[in-house]
Amino acid sequence: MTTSASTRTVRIGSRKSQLALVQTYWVQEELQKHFPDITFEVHTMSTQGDKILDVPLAKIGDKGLFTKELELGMLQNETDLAVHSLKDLPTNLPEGLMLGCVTERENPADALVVHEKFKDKQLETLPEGAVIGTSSLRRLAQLRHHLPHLEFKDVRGNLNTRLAKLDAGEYDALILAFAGLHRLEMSDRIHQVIPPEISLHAVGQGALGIECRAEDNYILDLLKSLEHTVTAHRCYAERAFLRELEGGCQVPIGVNTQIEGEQLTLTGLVASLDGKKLVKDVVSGAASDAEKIGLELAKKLREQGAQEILDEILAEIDRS
Ligand code: DPM
Repeated sequence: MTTSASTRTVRIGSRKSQLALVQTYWVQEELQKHFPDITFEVHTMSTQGDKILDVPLAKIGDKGLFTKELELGMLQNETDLAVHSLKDLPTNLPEGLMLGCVTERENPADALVVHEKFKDKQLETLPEGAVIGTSSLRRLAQLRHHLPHLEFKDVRGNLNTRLAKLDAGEYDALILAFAGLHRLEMSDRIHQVIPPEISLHAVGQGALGIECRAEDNYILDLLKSLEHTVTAHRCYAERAFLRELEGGCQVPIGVNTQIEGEQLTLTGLVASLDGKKLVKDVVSGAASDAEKIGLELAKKLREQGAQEILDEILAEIDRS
């Protein structure tokens, strides 16, 4: 019997959550279709973010909350690649690892899910004091800015847990990513796609990021088959913007990107937790200059006070 490179087994690291597994199995299946002679195995692991469920996300700290254990697996050569929701992947990766590919993005918008009793309402027409469940500081700050009459309450747990709490009446509505609901075949729970005028989405939202060892050319070549260039340009611009503002994944920073032909337009905002301060601006340029566009937008927002807003928030989180 002969063994060749093409009969190798490739080990894919994944979190165990239902959403993570749906995403990872999709990646496994796509790779298998492109490379029928290779065996692709899924190795599941728990991350810190999966274990700590009773503390608001923003308090646990953000650096690699959902990714660190998967990264160790690759650095210790127990796995070869890891599938992440790109928005959970920090913008600075550990030495020795890289973002190997970005897959085609789902609708990146936030979505409103309402309790039955509000099925005739929209986000804009929910009554004074309606309780919105979210643990995203980004969603909180933007909604407080536009809809100051609503109340907000932290919610953790996986999608099913959250939806059960909503149905039980603990909340009047939830804000969740359109992409997560869609991938779990729960699109029927989406009551309203929230327009970008009210909520700019998180950096990388709706796309998967596949991480691998830097310069592992064998794996990088395989991943090329899943790369979606337009999504990658958009997400590289968004990630450069976030990296430059040194915002972790748990800060009120929102973005939107549009691509028309070769032209990429990035909109970004930074808001204070009470929603009172909000700076927002836009930069356009060639899609191939995605990183540069992100850096330029960060610089523009800094000139408008973004850094002071972020510094105040970090101090506030430390104090609480
Ligand atoms: C990050 C945030 C949230 C997740 C913060 C944010 C939402 C937390 C919450 C960085 N990661 O968006 O401002 O609302 O309590 C997460 C979800 C998905 C990936 C779920 C969601 C699915 C969508 C995707 C959690 N990570 O946002 O509703 O793949 O982009």
